[in-house]
Amino acid sequence: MALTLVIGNKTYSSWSLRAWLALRQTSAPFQEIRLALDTPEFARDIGRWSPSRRVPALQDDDVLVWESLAIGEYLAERFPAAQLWPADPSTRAYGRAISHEMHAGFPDLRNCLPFNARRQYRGFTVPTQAQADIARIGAIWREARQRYGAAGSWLLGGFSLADAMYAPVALRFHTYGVAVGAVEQAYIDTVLAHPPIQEWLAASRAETEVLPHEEQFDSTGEQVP
Ligand SMILES: N[C@@H](CCC(=O)N[C@@H](CS)C(=O)NCC(=O)O)C(=O)O
Repeated sequence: MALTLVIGNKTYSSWSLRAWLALRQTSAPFQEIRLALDTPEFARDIGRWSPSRRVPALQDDDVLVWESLAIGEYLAERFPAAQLWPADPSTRAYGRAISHEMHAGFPDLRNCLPFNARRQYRGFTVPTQAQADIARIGAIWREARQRYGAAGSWLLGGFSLADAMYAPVALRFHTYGVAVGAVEQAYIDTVLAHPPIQEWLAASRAETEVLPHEEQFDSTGEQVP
């Protein structure tokens, strides 16, 4: 098989999910190699696939791509029929801008609300530090849906790389019960109903590894001492 995607734990690796969603959207068959994070196996094998020693990484015959957004861009070129970017240049430019903003930013959200596809906390209080990131993400989703959303239920209408980038954020909001407006909630619902997302969540629930530094809260959302 020509395509191999190397990913981390489905529970913890939001960057892996981004590349995996983009690849699933192409409908191309691929081999999935899961290297569990923070294990001796990861340390032993990752260098074979990824010069940055991070997941995700995509091997397509003799082409190796790492970095989730670069993988998405590669797939958009390799599989044009998948329409991972919209045809209209200005919509595409907007989609790229918000995707890069996601890829390069929101460190407070990432630090304070670690990705955890297996959990759903009740009563979690969003730290003040993360509130500006959450507000900016809400503004992006509302603007994208207002400008481009008429053609479908994704950020730019049809599913695009922008959704591959923001779907893990929607899952984070779901995990932590972040209070959002109606437009943002509708987008979260779209993400949750996406069959590949359901598949990813089911696979996450079947995983057995527990990374303590990613499990900072008890079931009520209280910080574990
Ligand atoms: N900017 C990278 C981030 C990749 C990344 O941080 N991956 C994490 C897992 S989500 C990783 O491989 N961590 C392993 C390590 O740091 O040892 C991307 O977009 O792909």
